[in-house]
Amino acid sequence: MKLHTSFGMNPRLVRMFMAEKGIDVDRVEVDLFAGENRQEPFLKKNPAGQTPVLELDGGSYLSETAAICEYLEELNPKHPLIGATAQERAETRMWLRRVEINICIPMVHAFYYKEGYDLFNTRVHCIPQAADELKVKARKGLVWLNGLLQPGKWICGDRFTVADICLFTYIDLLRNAGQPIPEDLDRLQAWFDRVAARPSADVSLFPMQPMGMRG
Ligand SMILES: N[C@@H](CCC(=O)N[C@@H](CS)C(=O)NCC(=O)O)C(=O)O
Repeated sequence: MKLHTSFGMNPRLVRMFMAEKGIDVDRVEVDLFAGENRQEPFLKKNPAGQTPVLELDGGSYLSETAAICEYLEELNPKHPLIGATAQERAETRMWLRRVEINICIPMVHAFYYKEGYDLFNTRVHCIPQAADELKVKARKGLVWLNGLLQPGKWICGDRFTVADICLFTYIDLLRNAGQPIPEDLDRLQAWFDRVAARPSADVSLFPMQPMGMRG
């Protein structure tokens, strides 16, 4: 297996997931700034033109972070990050969807439309006038989650899961790009600090530079 990776939250998510599980695979760095991911031959690997992509030994390719993580978990069920039982898996997927839909997607779209506009406007349909409202929407998602997080626990309670990794990677990148963690969300900040302290979150493992910024 080989991971086609780059800077950015989704590649980091997969690499954190692998680090938590002790999985190591060869990596190929893709140059997002140069748009390598938006041209052939990369588009043959992932027609959506995005990283990460997992190249399988048989020569086929998997993309979409959640699908890659599911695949890796099935091959490596030890130290589950999705779940050891049907109920655990369903609960993790439920939280992953909530976190993605209510927080991560509005956060990243706000970024595309504002701080990342210069890089992304030729790649995705950007709606600059929506950026500030999307930040408000994401913030409301964070406030909601802050009210549900229990001290010392993870998003799925006692289990550290891919939902924690996902939210962490988005917040960690975008907090330095116009979406800081709101000061009054103490439980969220404590949760964030606990994820950041895990060896799998070590930034020296990942290229972290935020993408082309403005405003
Ligand atoms: N839905 C995709 C999103 C992947 C994605 O947004 N990748 C970003 C890096 S974090 C990317 O390739 N951006 C460059 C581009 O869109 O040109 C997934 O879950 O893997």
